[in-house]
Parts: sequence; C-alpha cells; structure tokens
Amino acid sequence: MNDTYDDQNIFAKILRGEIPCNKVHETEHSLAFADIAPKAPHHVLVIPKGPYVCYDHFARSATDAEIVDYTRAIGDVCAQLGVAQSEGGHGYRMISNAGPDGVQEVPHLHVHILAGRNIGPMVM
Ligand code: DGP
Repeated sequence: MNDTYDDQNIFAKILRGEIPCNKVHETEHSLAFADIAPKAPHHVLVIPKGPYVCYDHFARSATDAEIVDYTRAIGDVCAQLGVAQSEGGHGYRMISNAGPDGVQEVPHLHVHILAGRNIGPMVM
C-alpha cells in the first residue's frame, strides 16, 4: 500500500453515505463511528473526511485546519465516551494501523479508540 487513495474503500463509502454507520461524533473534517466488530465495550473509529490513506500521509498532506479538527475530534470522542483521563475517566487505548506491516485492513486513515474495560498489555 502507498499513499494512492482508493475511493472504493469501505470508509470512503461510509463518508459518501453509500453504506450506513453508527455515528458517534461529526465535525467539519472528521467522522467517528462504532467499529463493526468491537473489541471492547467502547470501540470507536475516528476518521478524517479527506482522502488520506494512513497517519503519515495525513500528517504530511492535510491542511492545518484538518489536522487540528481531527486531533480535537479524537479528544472530543474520548470525552463523549466518558473515558478521557484528563476529565477523570478510566482511559483508553488509541491505535492506528498503517500499511502491510501495521496490518491495516481499510486504506483510509482511522484511529481506533478502545475503552470501557482494562485493555491489557500491548501484545506483539
Ligand atoms: P484496521 O485493521 O486498523 O484497518 O481496522 C479496520 C476496522 O474497520 C476493523 O476493526 C473493522 C472495521 N470495519 C470494517 N468494515 C467496517 C464497516 O463496514 N463498518 C464499520 N463500522 N467498521 C468496519
């Protein structure tokens, strides 16, 4: 996988409204929705609306407005879920897989927010 964006990926279809999602939060440049196969009581995916394949692609190509919006949207989702550590919540794990070695399935940048139980140690 490289940074050539495939607009037929499943999250592009969600953004275009071609397939449904369980929306959690939306801003001008970002969308958050429940993962279809949750690995924790809260498992939310946060994506930018722009055509970015992975985090490094986004960080190097997105506008400052998109980066600020996306960064804040992730924090706002944590607060909305009641897990923001800075607000007394129990915390969460935030993961973003990239490319074949990162075992990224969907080639549109997404951050996984996993929370609602002790997620356990990182297993490699
Ligand atoms: P990753 O391996 O990081 O690319 O994870 C992709 C995630 O996307 C995986 O946890 C399952 C989720 N997913 C795949 N297809 C759909 C879908 O159609 N809807 C939703 N809500 N999530 C999906």
